[in-house]
Amino acid sequence: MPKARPILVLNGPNLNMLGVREPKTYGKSTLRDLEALCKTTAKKLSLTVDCRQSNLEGELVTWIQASRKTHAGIIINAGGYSHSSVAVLDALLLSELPVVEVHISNIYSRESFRHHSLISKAAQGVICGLGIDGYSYALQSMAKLLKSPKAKGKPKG
Ligand code: CA2
Repeated sequence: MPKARPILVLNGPNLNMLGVREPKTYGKSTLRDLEALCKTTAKKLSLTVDCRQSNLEGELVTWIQASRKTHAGIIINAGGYSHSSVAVLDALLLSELPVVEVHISNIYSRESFRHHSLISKAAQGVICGLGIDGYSYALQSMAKLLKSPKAKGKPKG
């Protein structure tokens, strides 16, 4: 049987600083803790994850483009690029993979410029304000999306 494709878990700019500063907004967990949570959750769901973080918009776009042929779905917290990046949105749309967007903080209770995410248009769902647990919920949703016969990225037949 061919090996199942992993879920790409992408974290954008400044998320490498998790647990180092601003614990009131982003909690005390580090990026390492977040990635460990994703791995544990994925295992329970019989999925695998490929966790990556970049501060560079182009690197995120390149990874998303490549994932089309190598991954089953994308969970993304694009950080500040969520509110500004047409390039990340376009790459997600082009991937034709199921996408779940995550934000650690409640973007709607913060500054108005955070209330709109450009990349949400490419997402099946958005989870925000639940801390790093949001990634675990995103993986649970991804598992369901992948089982659905109408899942994006599934060969039609
Ligand atoms: O709530 C989220 O997950 C955000 O995507 C985080 C982004 C922010 O620009 C979005 O509006 C909402 C910023 C990530 C910055 O992460 C830090 C972590 C620790 C200390 C400082 C920044």
